[in-house]
Amino acid sequence: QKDPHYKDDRDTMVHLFEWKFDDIADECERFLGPMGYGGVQVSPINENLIMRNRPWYERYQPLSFKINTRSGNESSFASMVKRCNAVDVRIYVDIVVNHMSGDANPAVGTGGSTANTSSRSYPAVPFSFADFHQPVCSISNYNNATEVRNCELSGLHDLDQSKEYVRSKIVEFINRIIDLGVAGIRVDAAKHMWPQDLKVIYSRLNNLSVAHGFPAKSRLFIYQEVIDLGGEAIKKGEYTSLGRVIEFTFGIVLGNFFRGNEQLKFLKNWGNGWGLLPSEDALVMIDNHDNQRGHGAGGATILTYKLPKQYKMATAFELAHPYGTTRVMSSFNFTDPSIGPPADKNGSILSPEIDPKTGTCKNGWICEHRWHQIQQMVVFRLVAKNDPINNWWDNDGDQIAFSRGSNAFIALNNDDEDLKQSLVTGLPAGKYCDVITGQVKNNKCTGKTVEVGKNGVAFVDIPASAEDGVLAIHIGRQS
Ligand code: AAO
Repeated sequence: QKDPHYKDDRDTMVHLFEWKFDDIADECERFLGPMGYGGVQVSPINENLIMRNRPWYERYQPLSFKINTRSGNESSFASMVKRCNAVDVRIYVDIVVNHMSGDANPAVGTGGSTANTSSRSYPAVPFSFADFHQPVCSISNYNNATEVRNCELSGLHDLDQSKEYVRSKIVEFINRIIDLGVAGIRVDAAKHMWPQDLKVIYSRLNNLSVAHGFPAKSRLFIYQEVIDLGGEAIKKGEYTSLGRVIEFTFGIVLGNFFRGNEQLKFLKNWGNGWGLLPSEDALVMIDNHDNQRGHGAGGATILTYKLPKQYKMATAFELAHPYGTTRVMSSFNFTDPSIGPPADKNGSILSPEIDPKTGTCKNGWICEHRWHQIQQMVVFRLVAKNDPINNWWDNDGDQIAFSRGSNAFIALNNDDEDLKQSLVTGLPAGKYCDVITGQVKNNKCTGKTVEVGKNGVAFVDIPASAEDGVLAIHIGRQS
């Protein structure tokens, strides 16, 4: 349950936050497949409460388990999973089963279902009063594990997963999407559910679909949202026997580093031993859909697309470093943290428009996953394979470099001074194209060329004023 089931040696998933299913399928075929991405996390797929002004977070207020949201219906979902699997890109679904909606009157869903929220009546499932935790209470004290798991998170009506009937409805829903060909799930608010209940639910899930190309007896990839920055009753380690856990400390600490608050030299032993989970238990990111806009945990150190140089550097480090299973965020532009995705006046989500010249997105979609530097680091990660970090170098300050075995080499400069240094790259001799400043076109490098000598040494030059502060070379990109 900790294996993302990436095809061949692919790696890294992208969260296409709020994208429509048809657009995701197109993106798998025209970009993610060819570029080597391993998978996509899609926003919650089951019917949600329609809220005034359509904030993005209405999708975290389920009204039923029908696949029907602003992203599409069950048939467009099924078609997307098929089309993405066909180009070796896996689909992961964000599952919201800790709770149903909060109070709303009237409560009408994206699939036309209605509910009487105050009496906890959700006829489209159906769920009724007895399926929810009682007595009704709200979470205020994170030092009390029972309160965190049995009371309501922000007024969201809290399902009781110890009830057989509730379990059966959740299992039915997840099995339905397994049979449609998904490879995994993000378990929203896993911290707010008891590990023993999740264990029972997970144990009742089908194997992955052989008909959709998964090897026999493959188990669903499970990664759970358990925010644990220390100092609360619930520990991330309580969930690691069940699947992976999203390691929130990762992006918080790296954000602090790349904002210039800590010297990069201290990243030498990054990974286990930093209060982080063991690598094989962790799913990591620089930011997510919550903490990029001040929801959830992370606060001021989180880096987002709004600080592009630092964001690209932190993402480059994430993808160059062997720790964890990596996820890249793909956002829409916002100033108001509640605002939903780009939509027309009827509330229908707009498809991202792609600039044919630059390959970047327009009309409100940021598409970090298409930024040249990030997309190239995804390739770097799959070339690096499982090779260890070798040839670590630092200037005793904010300039660092390392190789991944003899496949790939990266240098980062977060200093006020230029980085100009002969460094051991670990790579075979040759001329390499720096994939950050350019690419190989017609056998020519459009960016910086780096010459590695017979001894594996190359002269590395990253001015303090450079647009990106990163240089990355790897085998397969000689010029
Ligand atoms: C909306 C409205 C609410 C309204 C509600 C019901 O905003 O005002 O009451 O509807 O009508 C999303 C939005 C919510 C939204 C909800 C439903 O973020 O604003 O509520 O949809 O529409 C906790 C949970 C975590 C959760 C996170 C947001 O543990 O599971 O809050 N994330 C997921 C999703 C998220 C979604 C939901 C869950 C609900 O990713 O998008 O909500 O499905 C501490 C705890 C954390 C806790 C945070 C925030 O963090 O540790 O567990 O996260 O507080 O409450 C330091 C500490 C750190 C602490 C942090 C913040 O950093 O070290 O531990 O401070 O205090």
